[in-house]
Amino acid sequence: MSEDITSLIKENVIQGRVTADDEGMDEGLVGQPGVTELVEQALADGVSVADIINKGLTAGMSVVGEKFEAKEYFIPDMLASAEAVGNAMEILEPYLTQSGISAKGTILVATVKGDLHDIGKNIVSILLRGAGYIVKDLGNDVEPQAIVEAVRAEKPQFLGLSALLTSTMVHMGETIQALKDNDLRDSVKVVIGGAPVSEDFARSIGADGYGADGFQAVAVVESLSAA
Ligand code: B12
Repeated sequence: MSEDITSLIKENVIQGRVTADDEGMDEGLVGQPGVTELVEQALADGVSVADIINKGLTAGMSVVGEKFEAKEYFIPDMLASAEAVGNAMEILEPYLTQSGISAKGTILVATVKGDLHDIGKNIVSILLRGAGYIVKDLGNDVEPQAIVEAVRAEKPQFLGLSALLTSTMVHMGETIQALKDNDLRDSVKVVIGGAPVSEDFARSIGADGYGADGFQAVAVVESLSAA
């Protein structure tokens, strides 16, 4: 029974269906419960939060990631699935502390100064939340000094920086320098991403890691956690 509902959640994440009103990738699904209704149902049935996340949401997003890499799914498809997972995580958040799943760590995320692109950062945040991290989102167009103050106040294990413009990626290096100037660089692992940046660029500014997409973002944070 629990297997059935978690499989349904997985299937509906793949379909990108937040609620029963959503069409999804295939036709004829309107009216059938979407991810949020299924998650509510699973909780009412006593399915564990860990099973809902691992066998439903995360398993569904893994398939979405494979389909995205195979060019079978495109960005709007990935966004629909990410939105479904994000909505589900909002429902589950209050249960996470009660269920014995302790958060793996805290991550601050921000799109750097001068840059308003936040879709990629938001996807990364949702996937990191789905993987069990507490994500605090500082928003977009965030000054290096504001990031420094947030790191000082929140004491996160990780800082994720996003930039989509060649003119703003320079502020990633400035942010790392500002952390050094404030004696905070060693307190936090810095991971960067965004279309114009690369592994080489990450190395050149002294970041700890780089992720090309949301799934790599999770993988790099996991690998730095284990290091
Ligand atoms: C949507 C969009 C906008 C929207 C942004 C809306 C929003 N809320 O984000 C709006 C309309 C506001 C916009 C404005 C501008 N844009 Co624009 N925009 C885009 C567009 C079409 C899509 C970007 C996007 O969302 N991609 C989808 C997401 C999912 O991908 P992503 O951001 O790369 O994120 C993934 C990875 O990079 C990675 N990732 C991202 N962040 C992080 C962080 C970490 C820590 C990790 C590990 C990984 C990671 O994981 C994400 C998920 O897989 C791109 C073109 C393109 N095809 O990329 C242009 C683009 C980025 N924009 C561009 C430009 C020039 C502008 C403007 C200057 C236009 C103008 N003249 O006004 C302004 C700048 C505004 C500003 N100050 O920021 C250029 C940039 C060129 C350059 N090399 O600098 C692009 C490339 C278009 C082009 N070909 O010219 N834009």
